[in-house]
Amino acid sequence: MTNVNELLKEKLTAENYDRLMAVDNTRIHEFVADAIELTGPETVFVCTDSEEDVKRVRKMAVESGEERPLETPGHTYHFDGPSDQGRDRQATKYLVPETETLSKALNQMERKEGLAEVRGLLKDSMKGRAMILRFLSLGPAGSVFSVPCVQATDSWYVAHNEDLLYRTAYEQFCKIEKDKNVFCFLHSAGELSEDMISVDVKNKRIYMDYTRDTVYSVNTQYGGNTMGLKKLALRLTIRQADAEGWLAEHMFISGVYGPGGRKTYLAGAFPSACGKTSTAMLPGETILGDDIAYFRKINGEFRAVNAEAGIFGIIQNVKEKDDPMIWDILHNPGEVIFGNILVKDKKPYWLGMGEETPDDGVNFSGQWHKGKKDANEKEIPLAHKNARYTVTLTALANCDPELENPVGVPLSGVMYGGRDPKASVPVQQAFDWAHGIVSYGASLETETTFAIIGEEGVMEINLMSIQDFLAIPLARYIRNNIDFVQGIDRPPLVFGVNYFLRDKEGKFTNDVPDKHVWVKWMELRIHGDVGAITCPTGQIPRYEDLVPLFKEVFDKEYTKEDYVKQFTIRVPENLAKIERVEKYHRENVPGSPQEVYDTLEATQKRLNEAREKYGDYISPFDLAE
Ligand code: SPV
Ligand code: MN
Repeated sequence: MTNVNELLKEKLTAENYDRLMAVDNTRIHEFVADAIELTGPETVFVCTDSEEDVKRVRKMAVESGEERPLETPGHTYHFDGPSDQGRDRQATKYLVPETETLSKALNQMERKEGLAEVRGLLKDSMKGRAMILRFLSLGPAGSVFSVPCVQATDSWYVAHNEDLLYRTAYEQFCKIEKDKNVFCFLHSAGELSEDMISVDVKNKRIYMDYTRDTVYSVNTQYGGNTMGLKKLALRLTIRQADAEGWLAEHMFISGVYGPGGRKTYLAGAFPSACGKTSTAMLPGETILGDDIAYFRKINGEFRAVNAEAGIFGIIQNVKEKDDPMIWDILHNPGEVIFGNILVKDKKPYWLGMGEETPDDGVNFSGQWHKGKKDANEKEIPLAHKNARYTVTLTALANCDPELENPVGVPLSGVMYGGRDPKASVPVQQAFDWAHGIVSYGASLETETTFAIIGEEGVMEINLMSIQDFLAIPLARYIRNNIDFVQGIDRPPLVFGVNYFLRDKEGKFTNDVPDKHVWVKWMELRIHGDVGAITCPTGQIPRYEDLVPLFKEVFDKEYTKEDYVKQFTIRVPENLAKIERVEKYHRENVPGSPQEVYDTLEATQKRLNEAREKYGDYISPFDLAE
């Protein structure tokens, strides 16, 4: 590369050059100079934290045509192309140097080859466009948790989305040390259609050069593939956390109220589209985060922050009745970006909104009418199932006041949940931390969903629901989790949840809102206010403790029949699951901790003993005696 400083001086206007130079960091200057030389933008906009700059991003997102205004002031919508509606596992790869190996469960390629390929696709990709540079922080800015990130993109939509989702941190960057490492993200939407949609999707690439903490993304617009600070950064953060002794998790955090108004913080990991955001947004409780959490030990306490400051949420099934808070935000003036919904007469519509929807309009497929088919003769729904909304957390009336606390909140409970139609009870508590990490986290088996491009409804193991983002050996990640609580006086309790258990007829055993009762039960368990029934897979609620909770939360009578249906221990299904989990670890997790095998074996033994005594299907009332 030519001299970094000379290049920056030549390509940036005096004002933008001064702004960039105020961030006195060698790595950043080198990254920006390289990005400019590679992608050849016409202009470079160095975005500060000023209101004026942020307004410019918002305005340009509309002027460029990447977003269009809706009727409600502050609301806009954006479309991604038909093959760009979710995270793309095939196109996402770790670039691994010849001398290293990564778990074979991870999609990867040789680093030099990958760099040549992705940089080839990025060559001159910003010709005639503006490059937007954003300085942002994961975790509260200026705290022990903060991870500084630089985003370079030619998409005003990506820059705008990140504005709602992350903390602007130009001010902090102006105080950065010269040799401090930062995460760098380079994105180009690539060639665009008249409608401002990436056209070259077959050349979509999201390549992680973890050796340089740099991620390249090209020929894609979908948020999960383009916003550096979302899942691209998570992959790098997990490596940093591993090196520094903390944890980066795919988890929500929320404050749950107990008797006397006490508030207890809980976090939870769920694969995409398995109930994470809805658990984070339970009415009457507070939300601190819905997707990515960082955990650190501070003075012997388990402390947590939200890496993000906004929500990129699934809009499907958001209904006035079930989700009043988010519904309000989606229907009142304020900043909202809708993605991949249906638009008619400047109004947004989505699947499962509980209201009448029009028979035509515009959606991700272009002009749409009911019955429209795609190239494979498959009917195109009115909106994509993975359609999303972006809002800041502070727009929510129940946003937790500790969102920006530099030392986070004390965490008392952690839950793991997937889509398990057959085996796991709706809620159970682990015997201890390690038991929970192994039995509910490292054993998480789930049906695939629409949030990832590919077939839906296929059972797969998704370790702690973070497997897609693990850039360190899987065994090491499990070990880090098991060991993390060493030196913590009161580790969080661990719970396993399953909102998707079905009966013999294939019907769900629970109503959607029931999760609220499970979370209230956890809160009581944390404080020792209720007992539990010991069963082979964990500790389950007693009927008499759930009755008042159903009454309190929903004013509903909770029947013994429902309880038995939901909490019957299904021995054959649990044994079969353990077999699959064990096989998975033997084949895909070389060096998986011995605790994993020991714990699975002990559960197997307890299940077999219980079967001898009670049979294949064990009523919780039998175990309560
Ligand atoms: C998820 O799919 O887990 C999300 C959305 O949170 S994204 O990762 O951005 O696709
Ligand atoms: Mn997520």
